[in-house]
Amino acid sequence: MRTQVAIIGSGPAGLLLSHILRRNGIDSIVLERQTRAHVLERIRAGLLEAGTVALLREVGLGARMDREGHPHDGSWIAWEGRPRFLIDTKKYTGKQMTAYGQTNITEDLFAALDAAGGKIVDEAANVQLNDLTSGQPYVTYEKQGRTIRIDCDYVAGCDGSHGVSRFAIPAAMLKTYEKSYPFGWLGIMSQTPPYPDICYCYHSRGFALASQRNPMLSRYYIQCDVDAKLEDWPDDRFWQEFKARCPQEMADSIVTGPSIEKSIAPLRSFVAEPMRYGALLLAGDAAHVVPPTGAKGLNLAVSDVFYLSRALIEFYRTGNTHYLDSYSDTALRRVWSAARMSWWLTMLLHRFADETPFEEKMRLNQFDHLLTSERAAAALAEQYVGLPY
Ligand code: FAS
Ligand code: PHB
Repeated sequence: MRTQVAIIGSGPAGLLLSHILRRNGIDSIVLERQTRAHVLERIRAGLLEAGTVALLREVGLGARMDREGHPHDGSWIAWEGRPRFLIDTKKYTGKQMTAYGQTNITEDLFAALDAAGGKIVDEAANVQLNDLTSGQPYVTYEKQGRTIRIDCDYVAGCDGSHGVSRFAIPAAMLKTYEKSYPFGWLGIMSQTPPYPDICYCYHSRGFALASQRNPMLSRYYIQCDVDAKLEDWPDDRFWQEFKARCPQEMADSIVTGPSIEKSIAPLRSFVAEPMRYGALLLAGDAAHVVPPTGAKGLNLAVSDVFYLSRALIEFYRTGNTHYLDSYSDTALRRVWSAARMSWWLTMLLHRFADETPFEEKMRLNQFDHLLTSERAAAALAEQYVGLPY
């Protein structure tokens, strides 16, 4: 088989790249090791930056998002013993964040690719990347006992944080940066009317977050021990702990109900450089992972795909490789900004067991500065809504 771009992974990065390339007459094949059902069962991100919303609309994926998505003028921070603070993206940037689940985006992408005859191979096992610097790269995969080879011009590594693409870059050329946090997020989904705002809560008992998917689907998180077990968190205990971590008037308005999904996600920061090696270009979690505190993970995957699709379109239209040659540096500039923002919000809003009284005072003063300085509030808002591409 032959294609112009072999794409590894059918998460948001891989599917969006295939969709945009197809709209520009560029052929691709998506190789996914899981079933489509498995991909769609994963509950992930929920908040879209303004740039993500604009790009999805631009490539014909705005209809359902505009119908079902819920725009917000910003997200709130409720701090124990302090007035609520709004990360007011509308006031300081004129832009909004939109609550629209990653699952919906993945569904919309699958539907668009299916309708356009997109090529997605599910259950593609043992994907291997070959001859990436030879000028004749190819990938192989196994399915139903056969090994299939796909010759291509480029390989897009969109296989997430546990994928294989990144490891096709020689160790001597790959530089990685990593920080693990001493806690995770216990998240639940419930078919209940959500709290009206997106609200992060800082509390001496730990972090909590109220988010949403639609008028009858709520998403809540609490900070938990890194080795917490789901079986130790029956719904009642979750709701009691969540309410204990938010202001009383917020706790009184939370509509509880049985969880339809419950999961624990570890928090870590990870960046791999470079995001290109020969014919291989990395995009999304394959190259970087951020703690979800800044709602950046999915949005970074989208901005990588903006830069990568622009580069491939330019190459196939004009033969010019300017954007391909600058892809890694361009994408990484935005990745590091989002990584720093996500790290900073994670350090600000979570409880650290070994924190000294001095460090606690520094954290409190950081928040008080946000409450009293328009410039500090504006700087946070412009980064939270997403820096321009
Ligand atoms: P993905 O991981 O979504 O997709 C990669 C795809 O590649 C997967 O379908 C995988 O099956 C496939 N794959 C992997 N290895 C392969 C191989 N060898 N061969 C073929 N296919 C392979 N972000 C937020 O903004 N907010 C959140 O609340 C949030 N919660 C998260 C919770 C969890 C548990 C995780 C893991 C991530 C979360 N994220 C969140 C981040 C998440 O949304 C990612 O940023 C987003 O999924 C990135 O999309 P992709 O880069 O496409 O990677
Ligand atoms: C979500 O709705 O899942 C969500 C919202 C904001 C975040 C992280 C996750 O920062």
